[in-house]
Amino acid sequence: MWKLTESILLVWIVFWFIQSCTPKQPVQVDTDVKYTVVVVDTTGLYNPADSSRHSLVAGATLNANSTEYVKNYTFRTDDSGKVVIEGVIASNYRLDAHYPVSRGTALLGSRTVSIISVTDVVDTIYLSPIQLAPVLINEIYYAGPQNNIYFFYDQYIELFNRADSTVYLDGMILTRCRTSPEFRVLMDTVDYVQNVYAYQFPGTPGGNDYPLEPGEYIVIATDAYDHSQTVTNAVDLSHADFEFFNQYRNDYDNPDVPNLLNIIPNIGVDFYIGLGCDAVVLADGSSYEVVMVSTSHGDRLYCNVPISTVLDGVEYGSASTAKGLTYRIDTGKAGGGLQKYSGKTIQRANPFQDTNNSTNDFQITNGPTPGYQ
Ligand SMILES: [Ca+2]
Ligand SMILES: [Ca+2]
Ligand SMILES: [Ca+2]
Repeated sequence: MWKLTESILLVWIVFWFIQSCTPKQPVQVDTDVKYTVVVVDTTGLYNPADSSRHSLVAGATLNANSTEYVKNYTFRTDDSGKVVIEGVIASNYRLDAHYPVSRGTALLGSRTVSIISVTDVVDTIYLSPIQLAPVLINEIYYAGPQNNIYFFYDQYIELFNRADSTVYLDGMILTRCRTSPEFRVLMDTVDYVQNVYAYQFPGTPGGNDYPLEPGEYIVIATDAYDHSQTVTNAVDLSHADFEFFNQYRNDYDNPDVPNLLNIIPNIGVDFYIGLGCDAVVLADGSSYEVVMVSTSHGDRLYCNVPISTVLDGVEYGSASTAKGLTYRIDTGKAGGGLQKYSGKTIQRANPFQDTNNSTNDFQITNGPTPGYQ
């Protein structure tokens, strides 16, 4: 008898415990509540052209999750960055605002608010950037080795998978950005990066033939050749993982190293980047457009890559000169003070760290480190 009473008590305690811990189903909608949320970006990543640095974010997603009931709502901010929450269950809510800047960067903001017996309350959520890209540009070796014959042909780019799952490089694009003054005036107002060169990994975007394993580094050489045969201090890139191969010119082709191909027809140059300053972008390759642009040097073909598809981008050069890559991809610049033909390189101080600011994220390293940190 005693045992039975004890069991019933235990069952009742468990039932009570489950009841008190499980969110309840909502009872009814409270028609009186009205709560307005304004979503604001102060980082400049939503609209770099807005010098006020207080941009109302249109098109942000706002999720409202009740902290007491099994109930959530999804809203979208209007053109004035506003969401009016009404006709919802009176409750406390966690509000999460989200705006994607690119594949690699998003703006997020959240707060917990009480939407109970409120009318005409206006609240603000401020957004902060977070970095999402699993694969990063980890090193750019651009300055050339120590030499006095203007040799710089051993350039390479290194990528790193900082995630805990495999990334597939199939169809991804690496570009050299257009950083000229003519484009600088536009770069923060358009939704694409304009590129002088764009080369594409083999495979199709979304495919899984070219894996990059967690913690793995890969090297993409301008030419996968042992350059130390030409200049003693130059890098042996004969074992690079990939090479840039321009099918529109008589480019060097190491048959053992798979090629990234040029996607801008008639651009007859190999993937050489500036020895002092430049910008490089990695995009997922899902979308791009080759366009003819009238410039002060005549009509030229460029490749426009939507910022929404960009995984990472790095600008390098003197910090005192104007930015050439939009703030949305890189708010800083790596490699300040690095001299041409110094044999030095720029590499992430921490291969897992990307704050969207290459001034902070990168450091100058004395010698190239192709395929390792
Ligand atoms: Ca090449
Ligand atoms: Ca090859
Ligand atoms: Ca390295």
